[in-house]
Amino acid sequence: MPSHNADIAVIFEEIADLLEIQGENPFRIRAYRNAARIIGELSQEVYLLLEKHEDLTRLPGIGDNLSSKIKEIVFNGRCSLLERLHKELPPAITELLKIQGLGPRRVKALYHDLDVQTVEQLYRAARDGRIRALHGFGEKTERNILQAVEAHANQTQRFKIAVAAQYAEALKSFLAAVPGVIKVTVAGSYRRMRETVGDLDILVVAAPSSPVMQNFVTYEEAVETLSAGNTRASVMLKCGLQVDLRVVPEESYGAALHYFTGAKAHNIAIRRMAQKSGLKINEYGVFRGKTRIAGESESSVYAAVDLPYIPPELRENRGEILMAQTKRLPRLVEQNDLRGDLHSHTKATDGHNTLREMALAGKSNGFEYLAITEHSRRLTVAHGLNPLQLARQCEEIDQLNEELVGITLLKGIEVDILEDGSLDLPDTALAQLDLVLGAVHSKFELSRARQTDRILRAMEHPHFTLLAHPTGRLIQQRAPYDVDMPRIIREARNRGCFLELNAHPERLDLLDTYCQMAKEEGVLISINSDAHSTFDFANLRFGIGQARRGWLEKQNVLNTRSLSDLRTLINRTM
Ligand code: DGT
Ligand code: CA
Ligand code: CA
Repeated sequence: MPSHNADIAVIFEEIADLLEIQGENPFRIRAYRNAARIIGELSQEVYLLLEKHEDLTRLPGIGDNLSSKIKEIVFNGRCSLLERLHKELPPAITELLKIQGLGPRRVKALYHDLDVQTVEQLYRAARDGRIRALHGFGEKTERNILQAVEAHANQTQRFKIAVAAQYAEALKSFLAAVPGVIKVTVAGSYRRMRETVGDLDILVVAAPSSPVMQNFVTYEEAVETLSAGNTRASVMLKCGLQVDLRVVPEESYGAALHYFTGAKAHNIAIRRMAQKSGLKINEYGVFRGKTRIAGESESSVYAAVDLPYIPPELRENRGEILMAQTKRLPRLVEQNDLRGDLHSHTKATDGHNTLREMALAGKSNGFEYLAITEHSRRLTVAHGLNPLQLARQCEEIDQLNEELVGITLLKGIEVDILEDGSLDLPDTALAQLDLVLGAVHSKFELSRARQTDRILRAMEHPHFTLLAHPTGRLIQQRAPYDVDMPRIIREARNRGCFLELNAHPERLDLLDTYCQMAKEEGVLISINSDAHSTFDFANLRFGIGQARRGWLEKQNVLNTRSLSDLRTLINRTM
């Protein structure tokens, strides 16, 4: 069983941490951190690239050394450098890094100066007031550490959906190949396309003789069996993700799928409706007295309570049942509805592919158009463009459009919204573009009033088209900035501009509830990949999932429009 990208990223990140605790050369440390990010964000599994004999050194930041390390991890499931580092340092030291506020530098000081090697020792050192004396720590930090250790003990880990997908899909194919297995479905929050999942809930229909249970608990990635019976079992995967498996008979499949898809609040509401008409719903079926009247399909379960089928992404008990009763359920947007993508980068800034490569990949992804939207000059870490560089790219795009067939590149920019709400490029530079994405990349800590004002001012700009990743959150890494989103949505409507739903699995920003609000206000949403390479269009499926959770229909989504309709909509000369 080959390693997944997320496993490789975790290993490289841990190597970087351990090297830093050892006080290694910063360049070497950074090389591992970069590699962790590149591999972690790659939307195609590295082991598949290797199966196709692709040269990994073609990936940015991956040289011969890292490439051979990746191969070692993928093919041998281990990394000798990491094993060596583990021997050189106390085994529990990586656990310390999971404490909020403790980076490798602090862990290094705690280890070298106080011989803190475990979370337990850290707690005692903080409680006994020994940490405040360390250089660069102080009393406040000591207090924060104490709180963070307590929070750490109560915390349960969740997985980003794109990471969970790697494990879910591999396990699904494994189970589907077991003799006698008829159906395998991943239910739970994963099927509802939540942005993170707590565990995986897998449902299997199999012939009674099928060895699916034995195979499941001996799956190579399963390191611990938490429970095992004839029809249900739970295992812990090596990566820390728990998987619950249920085997059900064919005639109960729909009822079980409905039950294990949840959400719990939705299930409870449906069961209550059933009770009112004298029915009983459980994971085996729908019953009147002892007679089963439905349960082989989910539709049959809904039909038993006089409802049409409700798509999983809506099942949160947020009004979907009432809408179903009154025949007003939305017809949710689908990935096939997308005609293009309005946010992508190339080698000219921090992307990995050329204009032409991006265009061809967009075309084979079925796009009619693709907007190239590099960063602007202020974002120096991403090599943002200045007016001259932008003008040059526009020329290149014009030339390329002459020869491209079946896809049109649109000229755009992801321009920084500066602290005062002005845009990071002059009007003359913006005027030549088909569309202007505005984005906040700095000063996340402004007060709600000032942050809101800043964005509203940017949206007033005559060339402004679309607000990129509107709340700036990074899942599990950075909270959204404090902004009055309902007001921004209303003003977007008044000013005729649009909001992005950024499909990058770390962002998934706009949040689902704001998508719903934008829909109610009549503000169109653009579901964009924010692609930095030709692989990244694959991330659109997570954006679609989030959009569906936000009740969006095809007509609520800007990039479901044909190119000519799109041009009319984004032309804001007023
Ligand atoms: P997660 O794993 O935290 O991301 O969220 P879920 O929704 O996958 O929750 P999980 O794994 O605890 O349970 C899977 C599904 O099983 C859940 O969505 C609904 C169903 N379920 C679990 N416990 C109950 C329960 O007590 N009553 C009902 N009606 N359904 C339940
Ligand atoms: Ca779950
Ligand atoms: Ca579960």
